[in-house]
Amino acid sequence: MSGRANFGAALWAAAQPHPDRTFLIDDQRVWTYGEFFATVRRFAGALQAAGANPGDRVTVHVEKSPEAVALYVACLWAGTVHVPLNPRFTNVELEYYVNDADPRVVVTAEPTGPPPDQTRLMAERSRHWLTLQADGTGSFTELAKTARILDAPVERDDNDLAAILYTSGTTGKPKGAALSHRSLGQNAEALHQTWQFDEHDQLVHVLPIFHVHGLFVALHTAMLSAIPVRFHRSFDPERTITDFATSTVFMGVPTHYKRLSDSPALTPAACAPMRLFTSGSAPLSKTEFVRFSDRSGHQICERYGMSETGITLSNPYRGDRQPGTVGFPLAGVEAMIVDEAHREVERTTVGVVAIRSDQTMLEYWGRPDETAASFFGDRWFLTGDVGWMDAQGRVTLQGRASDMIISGGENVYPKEIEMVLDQIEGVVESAVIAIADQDLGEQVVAVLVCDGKPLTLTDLQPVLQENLARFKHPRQVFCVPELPRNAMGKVQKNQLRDRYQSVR
Ligand code: MLC
Repeated sequence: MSGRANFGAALWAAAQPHPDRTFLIDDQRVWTYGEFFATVRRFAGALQAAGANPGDRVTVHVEKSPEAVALYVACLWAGTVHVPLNPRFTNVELEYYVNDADPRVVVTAEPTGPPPDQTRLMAERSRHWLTLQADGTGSFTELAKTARILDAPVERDDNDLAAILYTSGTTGKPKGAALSHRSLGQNAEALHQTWQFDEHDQLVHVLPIFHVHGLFVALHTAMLSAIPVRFHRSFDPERTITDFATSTVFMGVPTHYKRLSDSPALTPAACAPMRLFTSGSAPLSKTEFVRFSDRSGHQICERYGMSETGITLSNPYRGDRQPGTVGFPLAGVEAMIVDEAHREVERTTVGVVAIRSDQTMLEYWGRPDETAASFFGDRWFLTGDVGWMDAQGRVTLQGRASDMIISGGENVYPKEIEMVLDQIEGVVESAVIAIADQDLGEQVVAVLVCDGKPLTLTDLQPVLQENLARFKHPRQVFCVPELPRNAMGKVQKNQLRDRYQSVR
């Protein structure tokens, strides 16, 4: 264990020799690595001035911007724990996360909706509530102008926390995957090496920066080679394809690839300098793999990961990329397929994917029971994803042990939505399921039992809007006299999925 294990120091070590090299190319301005790290030092000083000590959580609920990236690296630098949240979360959701992570500092955009009970949330714990707008202004940036600059990264140990990324679960209550500096560093190095990044690369970045994918996978691999990043605040297929003409790497979720393939602008010529397209966060269908390959001349490299483990498996950089498979374990990762008793199964037998690696989270934040239930043996982590491994060790996924929905690369947990639907007057009970969706992969659908007249999506809107980010809202609602149940009383979601799959 080293006291110098701050991952921010590793990012700085890669950038330090190249202060004039371009880093973020945004609509509004271009940042060099030197300018970026000068901002990181100022922002780290502002975190300290706001009372955030090493180990304190900093909850960040802001739009994608270069300043938000600098705030993330500043959290590493100051030794604080970065807790990024989807800016689309409602105030009700934000309040839950603030209570759970118990941060010292909360950085939000200027509230637009009804304010959360900030006074109570802040007074309880003498928290600092600061703002950072999409244009980089706000009380956080103002504080950074006067705060003492933090010149060097705070010393951290391998197992000190760097970030907490929230994911949800079967209980419907989101839980935080607590990731150490070593988790982040090891995964970044493994991907950098597997995908053969070097200083000639240029990345097109369209992903949100509150998930493992956009924040860690994309930005860390780029920063370790100090390469330019074409930084898109939202996803526009045409603009993305235009940037392919001067770039080499793109990372996306299957919905991105579907929309890129839909564009007539996607041609092999438009992608001439590109060397790598990776996909993850949701299953990439063989159809989309083939369609993108036909349109662009490139085979997508599908890889597999989750917030708890980082990216653990990848199709090979050189060699056969098989559609429908997620490839082989990365350096430093062991994978096996296990049965219900956690015993390794024979090759080609289907079971649950288990992972062992120093990349894996330390724990679910503040949830010892759920942490214990996720690990077995000597630090093997149960992913909950179901699949099989071939004789060469290549993994193919088949489904999920839970009824989690993946819509456009965002995980949606039926229980969380059912808990909100069940509060609505007139709803006796609800079952939330996924049906196939051409664009999003899966679409959220609610099946309700109502005690009066059947409710429509419009009737549900006010409660949904107050409680849940828009991407979690059901796109369709069906009312039924009763939910199908088995002899044990468990709702038979398979039957519902079969019934509504073809109804549009
Ligand atoms: C947006 N909308 C969605 C949605 N995203 N609805 C369902 N599912 C989604 N994922 C809705 C908005 O609420 C809005 O609704 C409308 O679509 C248009 O909004 P938008 O902001 O313009 O959306 P768009 O740009 O089209 O976004 C689609 C998307 C985005 C696919 C680009 O969802 C996205 O960036 N997904 C990536 C998520 C991601 O990074 N996942 C990584 C998880 S990490 P309305 O009705 O108001 O118009 C992980 C580990 C790993 O899983 O291995 O990577």
